[in-house]
Amino acid sequence: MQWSEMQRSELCLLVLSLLLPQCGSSVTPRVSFSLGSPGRALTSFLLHDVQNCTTLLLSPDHHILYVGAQDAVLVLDVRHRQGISLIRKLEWSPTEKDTEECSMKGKRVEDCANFIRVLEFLNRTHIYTCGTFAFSPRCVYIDTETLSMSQRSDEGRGRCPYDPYQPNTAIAVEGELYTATVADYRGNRPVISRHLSEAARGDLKLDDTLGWLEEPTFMRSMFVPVEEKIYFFFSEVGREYDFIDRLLVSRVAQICISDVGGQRTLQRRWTTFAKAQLLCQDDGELPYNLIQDMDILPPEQGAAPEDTLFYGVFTSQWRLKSGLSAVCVFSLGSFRSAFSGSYKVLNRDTLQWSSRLHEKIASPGECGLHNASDSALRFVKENFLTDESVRPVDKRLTLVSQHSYSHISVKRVQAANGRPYTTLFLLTVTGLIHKVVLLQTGPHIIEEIQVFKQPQTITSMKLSKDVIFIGMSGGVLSLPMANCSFYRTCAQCVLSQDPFCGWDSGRRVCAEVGRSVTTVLRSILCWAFFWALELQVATMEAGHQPVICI
Ligand SMILES: *[C@@H]1O[C@H](CO)[C@@H](O)[C@H](O)[C@H]1NC(C)=O
Ligand SMILES: *[C@@H]1O[C@H](CO)[C@@H](O)[C@H](O)[C@H]1NC(C)=O
Ligand SMILES: *[C@@H]1O[C@H](CO)[C@@H](O)[C@H](O)[C@H]1NC(C)=O
Ligand SMILES: CC(=O)N[C@H]1CO[C@H](CO)[C@@H](O)[C@@H]1O
Repeated sequence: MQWSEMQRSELCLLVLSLLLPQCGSSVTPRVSFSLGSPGRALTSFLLHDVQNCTTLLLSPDHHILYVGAQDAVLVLDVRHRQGISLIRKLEWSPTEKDTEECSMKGKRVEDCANFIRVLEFLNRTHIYTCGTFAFSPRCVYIDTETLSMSQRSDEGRGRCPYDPYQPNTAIAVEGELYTATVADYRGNRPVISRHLSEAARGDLKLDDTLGWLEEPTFMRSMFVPVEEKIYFFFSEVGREYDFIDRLLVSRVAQICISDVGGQRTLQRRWTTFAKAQLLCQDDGELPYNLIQDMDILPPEQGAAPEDTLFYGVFTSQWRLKSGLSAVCVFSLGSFRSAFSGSYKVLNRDTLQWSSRLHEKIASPGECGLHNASDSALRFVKENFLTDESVRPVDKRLTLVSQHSYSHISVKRVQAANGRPYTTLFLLTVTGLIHKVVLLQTGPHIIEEIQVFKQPQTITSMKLSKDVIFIGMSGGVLSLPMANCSFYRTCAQCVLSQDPFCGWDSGRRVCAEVGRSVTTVLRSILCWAFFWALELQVATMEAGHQPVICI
C-alpha cells in the first residue's frame, strides 16, 4: 500500500484552491495492493485435483459459475461474497487408450488431457461444451437442471482446437454455435463456422480456397443483436502489406446470423463474411497491432445503437514497444461504415491487393444475400477485405501502459454525482489488475491489485454484477469490484475518484454507491469534489470556492 501517495492526495485536496494541474490525474496507480493485502482480499477456489480453469461461464442470474477446467467442468456457487463453494464436479476425461494414442503421436502426456475450451448456454436448460480431448476434440451437452453430461458426444472438429495452446473463440446464439478455431490436428486450417444449425438452414463455414483468413490468432466473438451480426476479433498476417514481411494486423470480421449460404456459388459457405483492419495507432507512431482481448459496452440509455462501444487491448509486434500495451475504443458506427464501404481487390495473378475502383456487382458484408445471383455471390466471395480500416473513437488511443495487458472487461457505473463513468478492469500477464476510470481529463488508475504471482499462460476474466472472476491454472479467484471501506476519510474517499464509492456523511463512511441508498443523498458535499476534480479549470474560471469535507 502506498500511504504516502494517499497522504499526498490529501495534501492535494488542501491545495485544491490552488488547482495544481497534476492533481488527481495520473497514469500510475494511485493505490497498489500486493498479493494478500487485507485491503483487497481475494476469495479463491482451489482444489488440488483441478487444474487449468481457463473457460468461465456465468449463469444469467450470476448465481452459478461454470468452469471449464482440465478433464472436468465445475459448477460453482458464487452467490455469496464470502466464499465460493463447489456444487458439482462433472468429470470428463479421455480414456487411457485415447491418451496413449495421443502420446504415441508425439504429444506430451500432460497435453493429452481434455482441456475444456467451449462452454456456452444453448438455451435455458442446456450448456454445450467442447474440449481438446487428447488432441481429438469432442463436445457434449450439460443439462443445467440435473447437472449431468450427455452420454453421447459429438465430434468437435471445427468447434474446438486440437491443441490446448491454440486460442479459439465460440458463442452460442439462438441455439446455434458459432466458432472460430483451427480445424485440423496440425493447427494450420483456421475456420469460422456455424454448428448445431436448424436442418433448414444448415451448418456453414468459410470458403477456404481464397485465403479469407491468414494464419489468424482468434481472440473473441460477440453477438450484436441490433445488427443481427456476430463479430470476430483476431490478429493475422496482413497480406495487403506485401512490402513488409509478415506484418501482423488486428481484424474485426463479421457474419450475419441470417446467413444460409448460397444456392450454387458459396453453397454451405458464408455469403456474409467480411473483414476489416482494426487500427490502434497514434499518428506517426508504430501501431499496437496485436489484439489481446475485447469487451463490449452497450450504448447509454437513449443513445443510438451506433454508440455501442468495443474496448480492446492491444500489444505490439515491434521491439520498440515490447512489453507495452494500449487500450483502443471502437464504435459500432465505425464497423458499419467500414463494412458498408468499398472493398479491396485481389489480383489473382500477382496476389497483390489494391484499392482499384471496379464495377460493384453486389454489396459485400450485407445480410440476406442467399437468393443473390451467382455473379453477385462470386463478387462477394472475392471482395471480403474492406478498403477502409476501423479507427478508434476520436482517432486516438485511450490508454498506453508500461504493462502488458492480456484481458479487458468494461463496466459503466453510476457515480455518487449521478453521472455514468466507464470503468475498465485490465489484467496483466504477470497478475496485476488495474481498475481504471475514464475521466474527461483522461484515464485514472484507481488501484492496482496483485491477484497472482506466477505468470499464467492462459487465463480468463469475467465480471458479474459486483465481482471479478479470474480463471487460471490453479483455480478460480474472485475479487469485489471495489472496497470503499478501505478509504477512511471523506478526502480519501473522494480523491480515490472511484465511481463505485461515495461518502456517506451520516454514517461517516466511504460506502459503495449502489449499496447504500442514502449515499447519494448524503454525499452532496462529497460529490461537489468529484465535480471539482473533473472540472478543475472550469471551477477556477467560475471562481468557485473549494468545498471542504465535514
Ligand atoms: C476493505 O478494506 C478494509 C480496510 O483495509 C479491510 O478491513 C476489509 O477487510 C476490506 N474488505 C474487503 C472485502 O476486502
Ligand atoms: C435446449 O436444448 C437441448 C439440446 O438441444 C434440447 O434437448 C432441449 O429440449 C432444449 N430446451 C428448451 C427449453 O428449448
Ligand atoms: C429466396 O429463397 C427462399 C428460400 O431460400 C425462397 O423461399 C424464396 O422464394 C426466395 N425469394 C426470391 C425472391 O427468390
Ligand atoms: C494447456 C494448458 O494450459 N496447460 C497448463 C495447465 O496448467 C499447468 C500448471 O498447472 C501449466 O503448466 C500448463 O501449461
